[in-house]
Amino acid sequence: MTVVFTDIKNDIAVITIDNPPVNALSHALRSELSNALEGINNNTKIIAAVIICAGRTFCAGADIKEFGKPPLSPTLPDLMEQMDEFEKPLIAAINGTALGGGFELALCCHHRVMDVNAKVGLPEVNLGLIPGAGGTQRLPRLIGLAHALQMITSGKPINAEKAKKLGISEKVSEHNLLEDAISFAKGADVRRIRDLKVDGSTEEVENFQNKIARRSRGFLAPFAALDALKASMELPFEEGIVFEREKFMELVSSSHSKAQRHLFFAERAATKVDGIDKTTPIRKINHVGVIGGGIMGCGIAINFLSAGMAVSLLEISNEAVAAAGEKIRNIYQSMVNKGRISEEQMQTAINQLNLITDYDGLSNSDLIIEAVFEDLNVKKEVFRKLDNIAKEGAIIATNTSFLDINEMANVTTRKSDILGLHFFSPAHIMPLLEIVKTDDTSNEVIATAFQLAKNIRKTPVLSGVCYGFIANRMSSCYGREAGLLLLEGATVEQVDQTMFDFGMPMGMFTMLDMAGIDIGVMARAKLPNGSYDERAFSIHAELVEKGHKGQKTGAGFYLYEGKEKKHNPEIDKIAEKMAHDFGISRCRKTTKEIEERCILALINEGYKILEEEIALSASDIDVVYAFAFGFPRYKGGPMHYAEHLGLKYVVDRINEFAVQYGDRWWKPSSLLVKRAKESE
Ligand code: 3H9
Repeated sequence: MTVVFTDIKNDIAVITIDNPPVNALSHALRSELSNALEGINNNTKIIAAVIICAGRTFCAGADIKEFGKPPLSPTLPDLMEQMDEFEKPLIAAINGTALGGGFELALCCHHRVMDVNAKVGLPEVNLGLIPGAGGTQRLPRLIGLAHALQMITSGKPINAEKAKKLGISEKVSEHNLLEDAISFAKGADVRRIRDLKVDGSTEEVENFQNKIARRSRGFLAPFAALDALKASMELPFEEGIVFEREKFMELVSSSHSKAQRHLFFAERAATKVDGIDKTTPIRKINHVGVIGGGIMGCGIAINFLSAGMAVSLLEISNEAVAAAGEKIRNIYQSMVNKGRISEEQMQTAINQLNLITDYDGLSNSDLIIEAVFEDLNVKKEVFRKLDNIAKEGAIIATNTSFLDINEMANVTTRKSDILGLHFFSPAHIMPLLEIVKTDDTSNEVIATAFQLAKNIRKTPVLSGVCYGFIANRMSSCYGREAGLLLLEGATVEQVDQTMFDFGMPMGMFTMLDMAGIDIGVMARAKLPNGSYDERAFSIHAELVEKGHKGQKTGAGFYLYEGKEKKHNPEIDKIAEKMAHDFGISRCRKTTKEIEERCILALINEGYKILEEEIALSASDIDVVYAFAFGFPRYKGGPMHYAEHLGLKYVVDRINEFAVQYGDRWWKPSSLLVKRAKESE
């Protein structure tokens, strides 16, 4: 299949790249583009060339699927060199998004014309990489070090207006990109970025390193990018390119980049569900009803308001609904204060909010999500009411974190329209949306939920019904081991620090203190005896009984003075007493054991979830844990990490824990055992 086409319009060559879906720079494309450029260079009748892409976007970068395979000539750097040597003015006409190698290709052109809606960026850090086709050497030469540092380490694209301001593009096209690029080409000269000097200093790089140290903790790529940017100032262009290439090659074969690339494809694979395709009807969602004006309900409402949908938010009294309205306004105001949205955008969103106290006010909603108290009977009552008032075809969803959605659906006469939409707190920020299908949810409703997730910019993953679904079911196993470790002699600080060093955003006990220890204690109180390990959560219960519920009460697993946390000596005493009562012997715990107990518990539960077909694939589980709980992306999620450790090793360690601590929890999933055998 041909992917590069050349057309001569008077004396200008138009090279069109057509490699759907995103014009990734595959080997075929590189090779055909290289031939096309050679032909044009040799054709004396042609005075300039324009490179444009067919379809919705300019090149989205190197073909990520080719990474890890032996590079085929011409490589992207070979092609870039050829473009640099090109003797006639070369113009990139950019539509959609020019990303990574795609933007680097545009930087090898002598000039850039951008469609008014186009964006450019170097998102390689998100894949555990740095730009490897000259981006770290050309971009600082073109726009100065400070802006290049920002763009390359954040990976965030910028729009046409900003690109023009920075000097990336010379023209913004408002009407016809190709025509504008051709007319630009007629008067253009040859201007090679490699001949420019970088405006910046080594000191700037060092300062920037301190600035990103916290947010980039654990990642390799942002720091490698800094080294390459430093090289852009310290080395001649040709040597800088070699330095960049070496760093790129190191990263591409690192476990970090493999893990981050795994998550890139996993996130996209999670949206593909058997039985659902482009022909599955999707319902229109213009009006959303939200029941419950707590933190969760308000956060959920903001998602829809920000996406331009009307929201009716229901609370039980005028006071409660007014308080919810105030909460939403405050959240929007803080977004304005931080410069994330404009005053006008805030007003547009808030104008779409309707505060109500009567269920009848939800009768026009296309989707109703309840976020009331986490109690099955309370939720069933809400579902009965909704069944009476919701219009035909409305989708009714629960935001429950743990409860049985089949039971909720069973009290209605429209079981196929019911599902779980599980947001994570704070709901307007956290990226994951667990879409929970019951035994009866229709494909049409599931497809609509996936479309909805896209509209509100969430990452969706489908889950079946079980206690805690994918995310919280796994997390409770991690919580169990963390709790048991305290009884066995580890300290709160030791467990938290170990998991922080592993790469989690915070330790389990810091997280519990932030969320409120009472929430879990209340949820467990409703569980049948024996369904969880009472010992593991005994310290939690004792703390709550004393009113020490975490940060909000000034004491929990830590003591708080303002936001500063300190050791809480009370925990050591409670842990000793509980260990004695349960007959658990205490000893010093190693970092290795703490890490493995927590992580292998997650992995084993992940395999059980897969075995029970609650999750459709292992990669879905990785997406859930990375996006809901911040599992370090450079480790790819618990299931990918298990492969990295070696499945046989994982099974062996679980069996050792079974001998040491009993097999009540430490029984390896049969699927894990099977896969471990296969991997041998
Ligand atoms: C790089 O360039 C390195 C260089 O510096 C140096 C090299 C030497 N390759 O996201 P979508 C697939 S690193 C292969 O659903 P959207 C994607 O998997 C690269 N495949 O669409 C999906 O496939 P499927 C730096 C790719 O409209 C389909 O295209 N570039 C690539 O929501 C549609 O994708 C990036 O990191 C690729 N590069 O978003 C950009 N990109 O249908 C990565 C996409 O089978 N791409 N696919 O699931 C993106 O950010 C988004 O895809 C984009 C479109 C914004 C372009």
